[in-house]
Amino acid sequence: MAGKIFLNGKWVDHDQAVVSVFDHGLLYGDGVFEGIRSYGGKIFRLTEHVERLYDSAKAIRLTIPYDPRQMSDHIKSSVRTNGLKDGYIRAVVTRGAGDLGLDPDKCQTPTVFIIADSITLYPKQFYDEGLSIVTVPTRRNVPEALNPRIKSLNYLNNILAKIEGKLSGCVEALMLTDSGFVCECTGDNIFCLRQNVLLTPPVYLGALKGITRGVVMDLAAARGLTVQETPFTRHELFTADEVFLTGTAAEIVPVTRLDGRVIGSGRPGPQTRALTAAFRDLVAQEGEDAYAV
Ligand code: PXG
Repeated sequence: MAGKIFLNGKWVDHDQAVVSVFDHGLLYGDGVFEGIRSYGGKIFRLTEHVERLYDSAKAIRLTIPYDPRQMSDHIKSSVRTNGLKDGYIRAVVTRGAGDLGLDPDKCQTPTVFIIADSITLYPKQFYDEGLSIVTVPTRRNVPEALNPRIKSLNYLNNILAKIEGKLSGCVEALMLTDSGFVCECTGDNIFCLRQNVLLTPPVYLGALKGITRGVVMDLAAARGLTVQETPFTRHELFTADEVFLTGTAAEIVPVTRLDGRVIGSGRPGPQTRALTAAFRDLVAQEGEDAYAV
């Protein structure tokens, strides 16, 4: 594909965009990232994504060699340079090249790259009919070991769950906490609705503090729903009126089956559809214009 990648301050072609085999991002998953969307050339919640990137970096004692403003400008430039309107942006900061040992202090310079590409949309069928998902055996990382609030390059926990989900024929998989509460899916947060009460697991259980999650909580409250961040079990999902997932890539996707149980009517519910419509309106209005320079 044509287009340019931002790599350590330079714009390089796709096939020239390479990092060292000694990069600790590769050797140890030692780094952080963000996945961001642009809609019509406007980057949705850019400031929040950049803030989360810096929070993740701070939590692992990684100093990003730009200030947040500069990083935001590089992200906008990536969209512009690649002539994107609707796009997906991946911003990555690794510990950089070091030696064959864990010691992060051996890594002199962080590696920073930004990929801006066209978005691969999920099949329309997911949204029209809802997903069928399963609960997988792999539990979400315990926050005391590796806090899922850090959006780190170490995604094996999620990938193992994804593999297990796919083995059951599902594109997403439900992950529980070590004590069996509903946590999140491999790349999406989860919500369940019953009689105008919308529940989502609190992030202290070990879920990512999703930016789409936050947006949907606000939209739901504005629609008069009672929104609660509270621990719950699979039972609440089995007996919900509606269940849906949120994420930058997926946006809002209905779930109509979990572990062989039909959820609600078995069709995407009215609140899920209304929230999706409100979300679409919002992303079309809001966002930092990558082309306004
Ligand atoms: N939980 C996890 C574990 C995630 O990785 C979300 C929730 C949703 O968060 P946002 O801020 O996006 O609303 C994510 C992020 C992909 C892909 O290709 C998905 C994510 C990240 C990277 C890639 O599907 N989801």
